[in-house]
Amino acid sequence: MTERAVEHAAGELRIPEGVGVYMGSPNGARRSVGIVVGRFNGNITSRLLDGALEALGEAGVPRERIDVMPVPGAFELPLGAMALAKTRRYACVIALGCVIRGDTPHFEYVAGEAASGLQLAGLETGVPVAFGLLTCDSRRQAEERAGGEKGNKGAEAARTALEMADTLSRLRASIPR
Ligand code: INI
Repeated sequence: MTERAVEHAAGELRIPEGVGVYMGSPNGARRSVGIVVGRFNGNITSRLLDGALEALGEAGVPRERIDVMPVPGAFELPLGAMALAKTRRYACVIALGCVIRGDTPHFEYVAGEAASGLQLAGLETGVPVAFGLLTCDSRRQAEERAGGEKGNKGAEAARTALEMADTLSRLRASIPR
């Protein structure tokens, strides 16, 4: 059985009439959210966390339904995200961190392993894991994306996580028991 979406996708995507659509929205009512956040580059990751918490509040997630797990750095984000997801307490998990190319000769390893590990955490558990990890060439680029002129990637990750949680719950609700 296929559920019909209330509204079609926004933005550039056009979906022709007549098909079933599973389209979630960043609705936080009755959802619990886990956040794993790196302490490395903490002046940037604190701003990502502020952005994520603000977006969750706007989406209706009460503060008491949000848990935050700080970890040393981006490399530890996947393990933290996987552990949060495996508790089955959270509708979604948000991973926040910041890797700056100039700061480390092993940028590619830290950023690459964090990205693939976070993807794995979502795929293995079925719990949406949003990628709120900045991978930047410079501190200035990071600042622009942590509440500066390019927005706040923590807030974007929060909305994405909630949207995916809603999309998957619509799909589950459409499956006859
Ligand atoms: N961790 C980050 O989150 N950002 C960085 O830019 C960074 N640099 O530059 O090295 C970084 N390194 C630490 C890494 O994530 C691990 O915590 C560490 O290697 C221990 O496992």
